[in-house]
Amino acid sequence: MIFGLQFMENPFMRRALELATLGRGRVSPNPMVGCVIVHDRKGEIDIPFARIIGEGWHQRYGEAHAERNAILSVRSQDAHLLPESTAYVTLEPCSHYGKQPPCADLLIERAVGRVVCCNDDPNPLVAGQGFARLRAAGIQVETGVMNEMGRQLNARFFTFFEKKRPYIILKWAETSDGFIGGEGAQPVKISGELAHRLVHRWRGEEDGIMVGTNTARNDNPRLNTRLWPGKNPVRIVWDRNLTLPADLHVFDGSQPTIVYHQRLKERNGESVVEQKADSTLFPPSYSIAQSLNNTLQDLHLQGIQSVLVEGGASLLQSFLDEGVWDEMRVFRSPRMLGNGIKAPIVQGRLVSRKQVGEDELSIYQPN
Ligand code: AOF
Ligand code: ZN
Repeated sequence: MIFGLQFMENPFMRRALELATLGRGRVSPNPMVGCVIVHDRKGEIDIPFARIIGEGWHQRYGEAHAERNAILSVRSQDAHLLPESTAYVTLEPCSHYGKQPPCADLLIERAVGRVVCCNDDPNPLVAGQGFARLRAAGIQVETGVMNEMGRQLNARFFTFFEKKRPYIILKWAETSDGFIGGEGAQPVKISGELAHRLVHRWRGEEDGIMVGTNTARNDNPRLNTRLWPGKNPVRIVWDRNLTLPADLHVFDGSQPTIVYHQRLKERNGESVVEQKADSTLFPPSYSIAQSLNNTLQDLHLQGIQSVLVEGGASLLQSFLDEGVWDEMRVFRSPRMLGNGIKAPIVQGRLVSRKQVGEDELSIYQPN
């Protein structure tokens, strides 16, 4: 067998991974999953004769899973080939009734010959039971194929279940002389238009977006995706002493908003934002580190799998100090400020660098 080895590139799995990405921004909190069904003559992979007879991906939260869409795409004249076919699925087929019935049962019902996956599903509702069910029905199962690529694709989903906190992306823009903001309370423009638009695209890709008190007050951001088609993330505002004025954009009620604070009294006896937007109180005795950890725990409880942290400097620094971050995206602008608020010190391993309009974008991951 040439292509089934764990570390080798498998063209069908590569295709399944590619299909999975088509769900980006539309399936969260579910993982992105792709599936390719290959008629490969009883699992003996023989590329010249292998033929893709079905493809599918998880397109939208709450809707059909990848395996079901792939099975549905098989033409009726090919349906009899399923027992001689392999389903390449990027994630272990599910075994539970959620918004959708179990994919493992569907694969069994259609008597698919073999199932090959990248990763086991870390969701405790599945966690190995999908594979167990397939094996019990006599289906050959192989997992760990292109494992790393599968984990990268759903880094948010895996971080959420394995670390019991959201996947954290720290984002900021700094001037070429290392400042993230000016000296006064007035916001200063650092990155350019293209970077601005890209950030809106990123906002639509994450469940939550977080800012600290000073950024909410001084920049008065809307934290939505108005420059790019995409869903708005849940706004998360850290307002330790509940000092933020109620007329800020973040409190306009246009988007679900969560406020974390440490003050016992409610502002004017009323909750800060209606909707889902509650203020969650942490005891005033808590240190920043404890509050941050509690915030992350609470976000986990609320099912938020990823958070884009957009500043300011002290909130970003708290994440860095606590070592809780998964990605860092830094724009470097050609502008100079001369003085102001120093940008956090970059840590980690550079994974990519490219030009975005007039700014240079560098992406880092922890060492
Ligand atoms: C699969 N194929 O395409 C996806 C899976 O509420 P539900 O029914 O949509 O189930 C969501 C869970 O199912 C999700 O947390 C993850 O464990 C699994 N996702 N499984 O077999 C898919 N998207
Ligand atoms: Zn499923």
